[in-house]
Amino acid sequence: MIDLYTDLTPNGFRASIILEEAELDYQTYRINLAEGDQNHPFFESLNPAKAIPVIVDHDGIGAQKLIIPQSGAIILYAAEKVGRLIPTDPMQRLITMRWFMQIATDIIPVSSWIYNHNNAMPEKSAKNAVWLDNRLNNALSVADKWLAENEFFADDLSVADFLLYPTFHFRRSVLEESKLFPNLRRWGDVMAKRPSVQKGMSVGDRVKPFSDITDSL
Ligand SMILES: N[C@@H](CCC(=O)N[C@@H](CS)C(=O)NCC(=O)O)C(=O)O
Repeated sequence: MIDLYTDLTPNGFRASIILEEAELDYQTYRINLAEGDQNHPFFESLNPAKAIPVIVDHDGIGAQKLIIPQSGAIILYAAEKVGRLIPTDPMQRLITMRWFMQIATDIIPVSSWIYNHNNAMPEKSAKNAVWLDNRLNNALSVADKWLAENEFFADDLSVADFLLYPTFHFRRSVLEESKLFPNLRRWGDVMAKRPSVQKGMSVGDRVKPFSDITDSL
């Protein structure tokens, strides 16, 4: 059994979606970031960075209990645990890892900066907003060109697709309005229809309160 500690954010959904896609047995506790659950000493003992998502696999490598923060690491761990979603063919594996890194380092951070600029940073700047939007569009246009020739990021569905999907989901309405990136939107529609994606995105309906853990400490 895996315990997932998460909230309803793109990074959190990356974890719930991959656990669904890998068909791993898990239960979910909500770390309500707005209420500060991430600062509780128990959660800090799981992730000193005080950030979701975190999984605790009670039956990890060699049957050990493993604590794994970082949505990207959780995706790779779940895929390796079930032996799917990371191609074994060396060329396809390389392509998968190239896109995994491109999404992790070019697309997701800029998307987060845009969110933080609009909602969290102490000062907003119209010029910075345009700069960030251009930077994200540039990164997405590279993905869009690739998806014009390929159904998924590798020759079949892989960890790279699951890494990107929640970021795409939260940008979907803006992309649809702008009519930009038709190939990315076609890919997003295919992803959105997967039962694992739908179940992972609706994890909020099945979360247990964090107090179930903290009350028993
Ligand atoms: N690179 C990390 C980022 C994790 C992260 O920043 N999580 C945010 C929510 S999406 C968080 O927990 N922030 C803590 C806070 O808001 O106090 C990952 O992919 O898991």
